[in-house]
Amino acid sequence: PQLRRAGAERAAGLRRLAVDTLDGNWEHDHTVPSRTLYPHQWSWDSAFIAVGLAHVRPDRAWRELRTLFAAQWADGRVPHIVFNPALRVGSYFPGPEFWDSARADGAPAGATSGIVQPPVHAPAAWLTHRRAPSEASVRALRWLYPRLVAQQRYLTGRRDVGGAGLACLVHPWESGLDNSPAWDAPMAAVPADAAVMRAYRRHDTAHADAAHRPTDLDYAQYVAIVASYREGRYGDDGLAGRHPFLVECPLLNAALGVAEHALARIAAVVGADPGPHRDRAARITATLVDRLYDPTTGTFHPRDLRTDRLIPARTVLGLMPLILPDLPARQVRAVLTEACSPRFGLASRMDRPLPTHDRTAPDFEPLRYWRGPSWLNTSWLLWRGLLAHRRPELAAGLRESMLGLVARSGCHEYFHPDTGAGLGSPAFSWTASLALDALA
Ligand code: 2M8
Repeated sequence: PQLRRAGAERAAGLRRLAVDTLDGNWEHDHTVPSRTLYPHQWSWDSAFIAVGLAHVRPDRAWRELRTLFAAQWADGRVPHIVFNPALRVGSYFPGPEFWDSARADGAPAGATSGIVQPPVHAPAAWLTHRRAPSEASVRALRWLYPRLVAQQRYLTGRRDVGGAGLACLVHPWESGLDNSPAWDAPMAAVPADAAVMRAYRRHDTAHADAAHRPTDLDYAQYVAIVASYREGRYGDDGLAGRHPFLVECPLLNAALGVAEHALARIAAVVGADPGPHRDRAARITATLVDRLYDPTTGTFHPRDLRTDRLIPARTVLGLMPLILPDLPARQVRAVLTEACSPRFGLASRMDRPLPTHDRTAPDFEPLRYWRGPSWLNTSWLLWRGLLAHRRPELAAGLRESMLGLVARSGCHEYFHPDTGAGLGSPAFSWTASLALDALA
């Protein structure tokens, strides 16, 4: 009983901390990922945030998603940043003046970026509805459904640069794992002139340790890739021949498949036909296995479309297809083997948190952003995948490790993969939100 009481107390404390963090980051009609580092609205953050808000403030969860989709472009793309016009110039780099979305066809009236992030919104909307079904949630699903469908259409249509039925990233920022070692090989081909950055001032390194962030060279390349896309007014025609970064990512495409599964369920609620969603889901899973699974390494890898080769780095991205409920048994076994290997250390009792990169790789960096540290969203996605594939012991081990991080260090943006010490922003929304979901 004493242990149980201690457990209940820890859960209550965690819940309070998480709710306070989300309340503190609420901004009229959306949640900022962090007040200091990311003061606008981010696309996939909002989806993760809705999942947690559903447990405590469902009205805000729907508001969050509605605000994001109100900024959807005419072609269906959901921008990765929706800028808050009330903020002063210079509160984030690159800001609205840099993206200059007003010059692009079909951009909304308010300023946004021109690129996307993984489409985790349909599953987030489904989880939000399932958590607190009501007339309001059905109304919200009805409003969102055609917009979620348009988002999928954009990604599998204009963004199918490889022509096989998968969506491709045109910028590492689109992956959400900005400086993952997965992007080192394709980035090596991106022209970078460090001098470019002299014209700008980075804002992130004023709030976070520069050694824990992407490098200046990374930023010079990020800026160069945006400049190239912006020059074509964010049009997707002919990208294959002119764009410097084109990669099919296992996470983005697994999210695309999961979204079709979620849309099939949403369709049934709003009176649409689930059939086409199920067909598309099956096609995406089959194509993902065909194009991104490597039987010799036993894991998934991104495909660089400029070389048509799989990228050899073994990052946490390789584990993400486990979120697909229809992933074939062979790939499920392979991903679990990879996850439970010393590279990632998944176990029913974990001695260290799940890293974002292979711990045994020479370029593993325990402090630098997506090159090693533990993040709650990738852990949460894997946790959901383990539940979907009925691996309760491993799921329990991962959940305990995630909650342990937040209990010990707070709602940090990311965590040291050995010590669990908090890194990056100290009051980060998706950490709070996904901890709430894991607690429930
Ligand atoms: C990080 O990315 C932004 C650029 O989009 C940045 O570094 O300024 C990433 O962690 C990304 O996944 C996340 O959505 C964003 C806001 O939390 O921050």
